[in-house]
Amino acid sequence: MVLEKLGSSLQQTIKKILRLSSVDEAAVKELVRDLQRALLQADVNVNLVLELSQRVQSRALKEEPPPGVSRKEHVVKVVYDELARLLGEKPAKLPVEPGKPNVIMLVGIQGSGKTTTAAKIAYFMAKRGFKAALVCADTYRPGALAQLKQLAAQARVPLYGEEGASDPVAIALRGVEKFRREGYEAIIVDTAGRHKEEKGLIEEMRQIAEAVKPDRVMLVVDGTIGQQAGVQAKAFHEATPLGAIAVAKLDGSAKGGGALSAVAAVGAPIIFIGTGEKVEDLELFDPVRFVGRLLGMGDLKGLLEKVREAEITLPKEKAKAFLTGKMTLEDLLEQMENLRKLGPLGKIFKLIPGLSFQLPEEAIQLTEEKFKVWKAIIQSMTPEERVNPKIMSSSRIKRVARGSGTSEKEVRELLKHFEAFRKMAKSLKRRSLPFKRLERAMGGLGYG
Ligand SMILES: Nc1nc2c(ncn2[C@@H]2O[C@H](COP(=O)(O)OP(=O)(O)O)[C@@H](O)[C@H]2O)c(=O)[nH]1
Ligand SMILES: [Mg+2]
Repeated sequence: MVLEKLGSSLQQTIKKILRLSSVDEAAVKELVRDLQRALLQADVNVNLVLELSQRVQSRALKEEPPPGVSRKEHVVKVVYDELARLLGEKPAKLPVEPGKPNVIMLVGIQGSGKTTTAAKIAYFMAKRGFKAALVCADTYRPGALAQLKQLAAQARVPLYGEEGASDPVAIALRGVEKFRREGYEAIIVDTAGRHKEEKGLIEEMRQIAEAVKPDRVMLVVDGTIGQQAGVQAKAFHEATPLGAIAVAKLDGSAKGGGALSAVAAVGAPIIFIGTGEKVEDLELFDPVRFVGRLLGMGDLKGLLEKVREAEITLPKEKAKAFLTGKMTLEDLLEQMENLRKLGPLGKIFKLIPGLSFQLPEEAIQLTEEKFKVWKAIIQSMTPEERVNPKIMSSSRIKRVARGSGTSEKEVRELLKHFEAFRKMAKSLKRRSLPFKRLERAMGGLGYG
């Protein structure tokens, strides 16, 4: 996993907050201290850490959570927001437009990961249907061409290189022109970068760039150097403000968080992140998704659902009615309100041990609109009809549809789903699943 260490300490921090029954000022302050510790350990710049903690603290304490969102939930969202902000917010765009030759020239100091990243980008583009090719303009390092040859074979893309040549500018130009002529859309140029400091590197970059006129110059920085990656990115960004950045070696590096945040702070767009040695270990950089993953949850939706799951409670009698099939449409309405806050029904039922049954897809994916429609229908029914929906004849259905401003089809659909719920509940009993265990399972869901 990317940034394993940072991820696990951030997850601990979030879990700690989620375990609290309520979030007060002391809890927020402790959260902020935990965040600071986690970020500083990942080599994130002290000033960035201070800025982030101040924002988290003041937002968590001062902002009023929106209706339906608890303070705890809100605090988690604030952390999520601010971490994404630290890494740049906007998702990267593909650096290649279809149907035209896009030349991407990679630069960066030796060992940063250029050659590997060049092959990864070619593979990435080829996999997305672009005609991709590689050009080797590293004439300095012995074995550079052989290395790229091997990687190009793994990526299954053509490579242009010249054995024993000495003029990188001329080779780059010949390679790029050949692939341009042949209609390639993603032409990735690998360069040498034997310079130890940025000045010399940028000078060589200028010469090759002048010759091949790349659409993008992409700096490859080594994520394991932490904050120092920001220094390289800054020099580069000042020289070519349109340039893009790839951060390599983010797998298993404790300092990757520092590298990413430092590069993001420079304002240079991070397009790719490298997460391993193989050609497929490359991702388009999307800060929001990335932070979601760091926090150990798929995305913000998942995160909020989780918090809600932990918070919802349902009275015991209702849970019992639900489990024994002794429920009315009125109960259904009420439970729908509760269940809705838990997220997709299917997910909840999966949590109950020993249980698998089929609910109609629409009942599982209860959307906001559907919920409103069903609510209107149930409210248009008489108390008798709600308790005993079996009496719903076509004339009753017609009346309810008209009264609720819905269609007869929708009324029938609701009745069908209700029946499915009841059957499901009954099947629980038939299978004589230990009721206590079920209750416990429901209790664990906050049905206590
Ligand atoms: N773990 C890991 N290793 C990488 C990654 N990118 C490159 N490397 C390794 O870093 C070393 C230097 O990479 P190379 O592409 O030759 O760097 P260059 O000198 O800039 O061309 C090689 O051993 C690569 O396998 C990455 O994302 N993850
Ligand atoms: Mg190289």
